[in-house]
Amino acid sequence: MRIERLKNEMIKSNIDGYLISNINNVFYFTGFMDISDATLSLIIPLDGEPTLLVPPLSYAAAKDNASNCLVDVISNEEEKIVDKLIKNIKLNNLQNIEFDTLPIPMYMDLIKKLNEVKMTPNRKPIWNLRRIKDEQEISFLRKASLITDIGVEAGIQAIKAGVKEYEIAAEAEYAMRLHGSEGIAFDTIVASGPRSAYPHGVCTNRVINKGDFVILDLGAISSGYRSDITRTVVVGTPTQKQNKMLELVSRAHRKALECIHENIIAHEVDANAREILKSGGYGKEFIHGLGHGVGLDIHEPPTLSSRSEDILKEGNVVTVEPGIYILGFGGIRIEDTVLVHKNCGEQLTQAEYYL
Ligand SMILES: [Mn+2]
Repeated sequence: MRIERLKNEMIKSNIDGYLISNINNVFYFTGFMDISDATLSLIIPLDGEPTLLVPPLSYAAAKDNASNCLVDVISNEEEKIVDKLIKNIKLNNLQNIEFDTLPIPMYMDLIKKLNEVKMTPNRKPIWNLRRIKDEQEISFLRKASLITDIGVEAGIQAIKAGVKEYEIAAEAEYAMRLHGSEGIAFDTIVASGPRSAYPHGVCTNRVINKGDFVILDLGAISSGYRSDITRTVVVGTPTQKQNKMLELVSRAHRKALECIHENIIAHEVDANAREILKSGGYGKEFIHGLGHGVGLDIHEPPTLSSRSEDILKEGNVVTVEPGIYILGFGGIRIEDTVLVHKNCGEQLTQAEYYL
């Protein structure tokens, strides 16, 4: 059980309580999803029962859906979550607490009122668990990836000269919703023409022109789990330069996928892809890391970048997303979500490449 495994991590770091306010972390341990961070708190004493503190409007849903914990409600509008937390911390006689995240005013309030209790931010114990996905999580990630494939394909079908970027995003998101996505994993990126040189180009009312690169980067959510894909197409016939860029990024993407396996150091995977872009003359134009972990959050450990010392493990799910960005001209990126196995990486997103 996840709470037991967190308690083992707590024993290792010699603390007697862990306080969780991040909604995805609360969901990971209790199965209860709410709408925003820090309106609820899950306090886990090393010895004793975990308690989820929720505001009145979340109480019925939490009672019905939260597992592995007691559910307590902040009884009226005057009572602050901080006061309820302090009561619980004193009740359990906690002295040395770590937490995942807290708004600064709430943290200041806590340390002022609990001056004898040590409060330290440390997300490591939770990431140590969350970065290795279990069978159930993998099945949710597969489902999210399947829906993501449908979304990117619907988006690509909508791309033609005369159409606006947000219309393409609308088609892609509509298809994902229809196939059961709980929402979008992050703001859909449709970046066309010179705007495709912005890696996080969101989407605007720009009208697509013939000859444009169009980057489509999106993801679905299934049972809380996210997926992430990017495809780049050229509207009409690509020029020689566009073709060269597409071919290079495609090779870098394939090379990175092929070298993924358990125990490889993340910076090595990044280097494999980067080397191909460098040798093709576009090393400087690959301006970000190769990829990131994905799960309940769209960006989570492990990180694939030139500085990352993360060691890939079976059950990690990461993106592989090399790109080339030329300001004033345009950019491209190809991305898939990948499950790490002992001897290989398995692509969870599998949409066509349209190259
Ligand atoms: Mn990504």
